[in-house]
Amino acid sequence: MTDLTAPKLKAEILRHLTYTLGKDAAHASIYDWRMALSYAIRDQIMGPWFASTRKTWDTGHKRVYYLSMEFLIGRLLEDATINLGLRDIAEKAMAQLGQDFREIVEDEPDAALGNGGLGRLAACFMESMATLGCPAYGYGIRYEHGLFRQRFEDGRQVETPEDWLKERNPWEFDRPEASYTVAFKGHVEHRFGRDIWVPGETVLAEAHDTPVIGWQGRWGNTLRLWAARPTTMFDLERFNRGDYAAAAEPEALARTLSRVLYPDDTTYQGKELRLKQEYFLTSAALQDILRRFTTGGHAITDLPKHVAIQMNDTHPAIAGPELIRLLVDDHGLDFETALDTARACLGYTNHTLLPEALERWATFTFGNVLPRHMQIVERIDAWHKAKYPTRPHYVGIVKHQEVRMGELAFIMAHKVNGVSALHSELVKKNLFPELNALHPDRIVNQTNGVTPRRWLKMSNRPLSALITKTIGEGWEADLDRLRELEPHIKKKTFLKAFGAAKRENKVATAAWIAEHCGVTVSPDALFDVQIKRIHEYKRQLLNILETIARWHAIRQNPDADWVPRVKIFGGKSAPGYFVAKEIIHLINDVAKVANHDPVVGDRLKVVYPANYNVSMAEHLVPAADLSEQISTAGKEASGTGNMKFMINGAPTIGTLDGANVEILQEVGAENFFLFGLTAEQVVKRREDPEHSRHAIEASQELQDVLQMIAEGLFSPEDPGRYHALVHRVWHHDYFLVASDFASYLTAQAEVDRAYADRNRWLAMAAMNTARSGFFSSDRTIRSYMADIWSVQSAL
Ligand code: 26Y
Repeated sequence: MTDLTAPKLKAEILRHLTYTLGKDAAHASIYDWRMALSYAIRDQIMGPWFASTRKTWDTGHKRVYYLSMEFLIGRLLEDATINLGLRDIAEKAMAQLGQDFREIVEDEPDAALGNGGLGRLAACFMESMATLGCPAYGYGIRYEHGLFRQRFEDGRQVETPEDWLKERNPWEFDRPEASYTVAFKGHVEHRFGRDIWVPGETVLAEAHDTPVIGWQGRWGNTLRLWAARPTTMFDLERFNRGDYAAAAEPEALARTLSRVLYPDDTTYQGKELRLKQEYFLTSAALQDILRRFTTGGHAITDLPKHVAIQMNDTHPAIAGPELIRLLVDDHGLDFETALDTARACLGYTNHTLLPEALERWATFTFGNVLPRHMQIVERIDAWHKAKYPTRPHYVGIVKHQEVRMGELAFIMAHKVNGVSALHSELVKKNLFPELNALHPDRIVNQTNGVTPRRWLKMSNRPLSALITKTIGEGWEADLDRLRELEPHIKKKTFLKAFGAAKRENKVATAAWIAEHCGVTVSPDALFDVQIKRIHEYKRQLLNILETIARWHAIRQNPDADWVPRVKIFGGKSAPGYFVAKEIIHLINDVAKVANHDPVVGDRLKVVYPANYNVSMAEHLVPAADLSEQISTAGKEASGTGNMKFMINGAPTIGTLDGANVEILQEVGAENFFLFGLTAEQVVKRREDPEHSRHAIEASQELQDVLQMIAEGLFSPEDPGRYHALVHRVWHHDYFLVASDFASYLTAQAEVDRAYADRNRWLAMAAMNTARSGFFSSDRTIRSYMADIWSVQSAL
């Protein structure tokens, strides 16, 4: 760690303000101060970053390469100060310069290069790999536009483009010297007994490196993002003819490859540009990996001793055929040796069972964009069929004129993993049963985790301070130590302090809500939070139906002893996901009615701040009392928000789905509000074609709620607005909202009872924090290192 003091840092900030920004302090804006501080902090990263890279080279240490189409990073400034131990020093230095550290930190735009869980997991993994001294590179795409910004217009979601690079990005280093040609299309010629790919198009992939510094600055890795550049700037023939605008076309075309993140994480569409993006990332990464490896002077068949490549879902699954292509076409290996070598390097993580999110490419598109890879894929498939003759006829990579990326990734990986215990079992049983039977040791489980540096130390300072005061330092890198809090939970003084920390966060969030939503909420109300992408399987609809039932019940009996609640929603819908957008609209309509109801008053408020992102989660998670994890069992692969809430002392109301199962196991049934059908019961329940009608007829509350919506009580200006949505619950309720409604209501009533007993609640909340150690991504990464990557810490 550095020995930087506040006065020294202050001098460094002023130096950067003058010499890097070219600004006089008297005229500096928040932006200028943020840049100056960022550069001063970045300087502190260089030492450990270089030392780590050098050490990896000198010792010939094995490296991990994490290939992901998404890295949902959020902001970096405060995170860097936390890991360097400079957070308070930076605050002091800025104060001495007359600047407010918080205001400066919040000026940074989120790097939103991801949709949701999968992208955020990649960011947590990068931080944990750096913390553990696991030599690693993350490879991704430097999207010019990350996930769209969300606004509400009359309660409807409206998307606008995101523009994080319009300001300078102080964290990245351009590496024009590290660039590779990526080819597409064309045809394959067979000459001299070899297959030679003659491409039809090429682009350049140019590296931009962001250092990722671990806890206490002991190790630094690199996140390398590729930007697409044209191989030729101008069409010279047109340029010389004087047709300047047309001459610049190739440039514009090449750049579209890294222009924008696909904003859908649910319904897969076989778009050619998406396939090109996936190949662009993968090919550039693999060329870079092989360049680094051959510089080391090893035999090419030793690749697996030095290189582990992890595919974050199937999005980079073209890595299998691409690595074979490079090994055969460029390094002269025979096909089978190349296949074995590639497989020994590759691992595949599955993040979803939803059939509509599984990637499949029409062989026509695939063969057109990647003709050589189409040949290789067919050869892999034939090789696998020949080697495993008992493979059923309906199993394979190429079927019904489609390339199935899941099967390709499975066959080309030495290990395949799910992301929670339940999910990994379902991957075996439902997704790849036949391949699992042929390769019984290949599928393993790696339950997700989150980094406690960002998600506790940085974002929840009151609780972090209490933890350090109670059990001492060091828990940040050894989260199991939170168990030492347990004996203190019996003490009134500790519980009081725990409650005070939570209340401090809630007061801040209440002010934030007033500012962002124009709604006044009491910090003593129960903050009930559901923040995640909007999807039918995540069942925000179930939550808003319960909200309506609660509103109705309060109106029926306003003098009863209600526990005041604030229902907080956050999340974006894929732009083309019609039903999800209707659910958003309904939540906003209900908020409008409930928040202005004088009979209800403070007993119920509904807020839905727009544009949920990583930074918003950092505000909301520490202030939450209750964590909503209510997906239809069997659908949520893991969830990682659920873990963030647990660490921050918010008990879960949830189904037996994803990592909820393991949260329940760790914290015990008495500290978890369980409800709903199990994954097995869900499958059974659907066998009754009238399951939803039966459930509705059995619940007077649900009948009333659906009736009120259908009558237009929440959309008086457009009474028919939700007819289709209500019809869906009655007749096409695939996600079993109706069937789980009664059980959810019961669990919510139990939440009210528990919250009313202040000490019971605080003990539950504290128990959640104390038992959350398992959900550190350090545990997850240690497990990948041992079970999949065979790599040791270089520290
Ligand atoms: C191909 C395209 C349609 C697509 C793009 C993004 C498909 C899926 C995705 C992203 C999926 C995702 O974020 N999955 C989530 O991964 C988390 C980390 O493992 C899990 O916690 C979460 O349950 C899962 O939904």
